[in-house]
Amino acid sequence: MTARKSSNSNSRNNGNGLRRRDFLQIAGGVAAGVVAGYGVSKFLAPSAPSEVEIAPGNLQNIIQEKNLTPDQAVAAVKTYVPGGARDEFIMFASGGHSGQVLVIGIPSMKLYKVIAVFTPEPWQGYGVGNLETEKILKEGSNGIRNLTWGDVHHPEISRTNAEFDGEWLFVNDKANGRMAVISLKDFETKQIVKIPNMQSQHGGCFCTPNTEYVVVGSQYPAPWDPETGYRPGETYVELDPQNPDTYKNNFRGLVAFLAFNREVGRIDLSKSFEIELPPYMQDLVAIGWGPSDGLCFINSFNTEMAVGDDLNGIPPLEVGASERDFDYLHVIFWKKAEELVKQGKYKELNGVKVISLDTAIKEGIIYLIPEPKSPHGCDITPGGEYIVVSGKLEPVATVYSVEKILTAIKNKDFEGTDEYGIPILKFESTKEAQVEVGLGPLHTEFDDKGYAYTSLFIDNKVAKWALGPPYHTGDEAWKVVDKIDIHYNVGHVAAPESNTPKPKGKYLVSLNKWSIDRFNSVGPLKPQNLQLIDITSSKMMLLYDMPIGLGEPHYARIISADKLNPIEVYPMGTNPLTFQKDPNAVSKGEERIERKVVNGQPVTEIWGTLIRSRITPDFIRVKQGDKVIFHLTNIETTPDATHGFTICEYNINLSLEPGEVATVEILADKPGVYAMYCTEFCSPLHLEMAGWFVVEPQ
Ligand code: CUK
Ligand code: CUA
Repeated sequence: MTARKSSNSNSRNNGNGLRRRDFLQIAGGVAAGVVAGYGVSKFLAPSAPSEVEIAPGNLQNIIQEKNLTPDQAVAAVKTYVPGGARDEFIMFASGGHSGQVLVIGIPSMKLYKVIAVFTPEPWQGYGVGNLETEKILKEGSNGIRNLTWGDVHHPEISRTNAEFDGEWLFVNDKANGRMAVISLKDFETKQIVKIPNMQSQHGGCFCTPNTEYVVVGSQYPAPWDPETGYRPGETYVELDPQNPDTYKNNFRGLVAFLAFNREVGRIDLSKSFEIELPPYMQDLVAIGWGPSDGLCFINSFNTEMAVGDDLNGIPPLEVGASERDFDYLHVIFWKKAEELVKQGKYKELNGVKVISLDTAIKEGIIYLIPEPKSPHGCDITPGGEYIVVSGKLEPVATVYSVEKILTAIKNKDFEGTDEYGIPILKFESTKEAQVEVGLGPLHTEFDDKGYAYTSLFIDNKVAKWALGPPYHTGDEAWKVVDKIDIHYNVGHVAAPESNTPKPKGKYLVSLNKWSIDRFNSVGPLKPQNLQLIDITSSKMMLLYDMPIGLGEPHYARIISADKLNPIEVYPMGTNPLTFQKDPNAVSKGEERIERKVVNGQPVTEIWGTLIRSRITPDFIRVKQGDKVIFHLTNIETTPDATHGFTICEYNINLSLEPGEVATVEILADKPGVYAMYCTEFCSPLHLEMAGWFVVEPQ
């Protein structure tokens, strides 16, 4: 697919087409309407748009010199958030295959943080020496390899009554079938879970209305042994492209309901359950509320169950997977599934309770609905009454009514079953509307005024359309009302608190995969482009382009900033993993070095402190072959007084926030004298915040 340039007047210079009088009007308008409160107006001649001399630094001059269109000048002011002021919304954007999560302010589009999740990140002291964070990465690996990256697609915020509550963030790793838990108290990763019986995973994550479960569906089906499920590095099944039954019989999709224990902030696999699905490629998962409470929706592609093998005369997977006109939206009654688990109607596979596909069908908790081919998005309207699905290869957004779905199930209004015996509801009896949105529709978000916004991958546009009753009625319902060009190859769009009962409107972010021609060139690997769009008036307006020099931004969740309340300073001696007092915390005067032998291994253990501008102890002598354990407490109480800690050539870096305790273990394997120092420029004597680590030869 090729990115196409489009002529967007919002984003292009009008060259020299503007006359001086226009600039004065724009500047005057901007000053009066938007920036007067910031004191810029005093630089403007209030009511005299004359041709007299204008002082340097004057707004009109700047607009003129930069050759800005009126829209561009307004956009610049709309996104400006001065230092000291706060953004209205915070966006958690996927860092794609960087394995991290970006924290971005809206409307400023300032990047506040890159939260380390699946990939080691030294600034945060994540996975490069800090024992606790290395443990998170290790325990979150798959048992066969130490995984040091992830493919993050979908962030999700914990919910109360289906609304974002700002306490926890979850992100998935598509490549390795994992889920991560991040605390929004300190914006740090606390847990990574390898999801049993899943190889790759994509749909979700999506919390149930009160975050009882974090739900995620598989993407590429896993090889599956009916007795033992899927075990990484062990499960081997026959896959013969010439014999499609090998795929149909030996592979399975899955949806996982990962129980979240809010008290301790961890996923608890012992209370989680999974449901076996056919080996279609399941895609996005959405969990309902209100009229759709208790329902889980999952779309899918490759219901053809194509395998590929293009070198041997089988159509390529891409072709085989796009043959039929319809794929299937899965409808799953998750609360009923929870009941089945309570009744013992599951079998335990790899430490988690799994409801078999047969049981799910027999107990009436799973149904399919035809959906236009190769669907991608699966989104729930604010009232919980409709599901919007878009087929990438059909120019429409298809809207299903929850009420109609429930009625059709009650009346057994089926057109048959799939190959596995799952009842298929009739498309016509569940469909509410189809809206012609444009080419390559992917994902849909919602505002607070009954409008939907669908990304159009092929058109390079976003379409705004009116929802039907109760949002809009009569002629106004289900109608496209506006389109805006984006640059280029949009995936998801994201709007504040969309996919909850109370979207906030105002802004839309288009998460674009291409940025060709938009920025200074940085070589062949281009940044991704997040584009901020104003949706407050009837015409969408492009406000800002934000290059992201990091993995692909798939999706983002945006929350009102006032719902977040992170701590500024850890209570003295905190272990951030548990938020408890660390038993190895020490205060000033308690620093010490102890040497002992544990199971024949000599161990030197150090309890130290950091405070501007001193590491205590600053001279440590050990013997070659010693295991050396540092427990370091940052005894600062001032916000932002972070210290780092490294020992040269040891491949470690700690980040110790005020009050934090961190532990690092190294083996003093080579003799030498190594400098150790603080890696954060913390004080006038930061360079002196150093010491020596001496390893005596044996
Ligand atoms: S996905 Cu990448 S554009 Cu993983 Cu939600 Cu659609
Ligand atoms: Cu502490 Cu630099």
